[in-house]
Amino acid sequence: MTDAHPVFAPTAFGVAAAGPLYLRLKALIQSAVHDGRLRANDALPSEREIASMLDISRVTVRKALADLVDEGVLKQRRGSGTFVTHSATRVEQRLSRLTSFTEDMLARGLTPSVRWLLKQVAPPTPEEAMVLGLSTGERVVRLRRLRLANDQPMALELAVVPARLLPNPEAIGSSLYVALETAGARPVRALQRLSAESLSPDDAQLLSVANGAPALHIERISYLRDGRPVEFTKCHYRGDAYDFIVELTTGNGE
Ligand code: 16G
Repeated sequence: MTDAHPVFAPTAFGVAAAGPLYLRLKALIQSAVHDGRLRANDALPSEREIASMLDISRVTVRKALADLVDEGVLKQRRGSGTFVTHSATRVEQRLSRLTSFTEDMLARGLTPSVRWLLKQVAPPTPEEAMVLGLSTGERVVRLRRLRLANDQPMALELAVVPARLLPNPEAIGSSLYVALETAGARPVRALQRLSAESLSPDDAQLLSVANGAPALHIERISYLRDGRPVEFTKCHYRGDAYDFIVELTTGNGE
């Protein structure tokens, strides 16, 4: 009999007692990674030990571990076992503040970074022209970026800004809001629309999650004090990395 393990305890395994065994084992490991009981580079017990601790077959354990390796949660090193790839960085985001990604991550003690996928000045699409209230012939700055926190991909963003507000797109550094602030055009108000989606294979790969993984699709339209639109942004946030928090009040001013 193998010693009790904090993650692979038969009692924990029995809680969500529905569904195929290998999926239940996957869920057990995923939740341990999410809540920090398993951290980056932690070694898992061997296949044989897990099977014995949970009283399931080695084939079941192998299938669950293989899936998690495919999904990038675990990695296997020949001869030395199975390890956790990275700890999940999960962020709580209040929905009532108009802040930037850079500010949000710094406020949580995480280091933001950017991988640029596109930075161009181009004619707007009809949708962009309408949302941004552009005159005929006006151009937009289009920025597509992978946003990371502590080197872990968190969100994919496409931000579109009227080119007249950012005359020098080359000077845009890692923060769009810093560039807008410098240009005297930082937004003061925004409308956001959130919906659930499953990621396309390309987007899933960029975000280092499995094909079809759940994500949050967020559109933000931001405005200057005088009501002119500044930004039309479409974001795909990793579903396993964000909790969006909304504060509700009764609205009677008390
Ligand atoms: C956030 C905003 C995005 C904005 C960006 C600016 C959401 C859903 N989106 O990601 O609209 O463009 O921050 O961040 O919150 P930056 O100044 O770090 O580039």
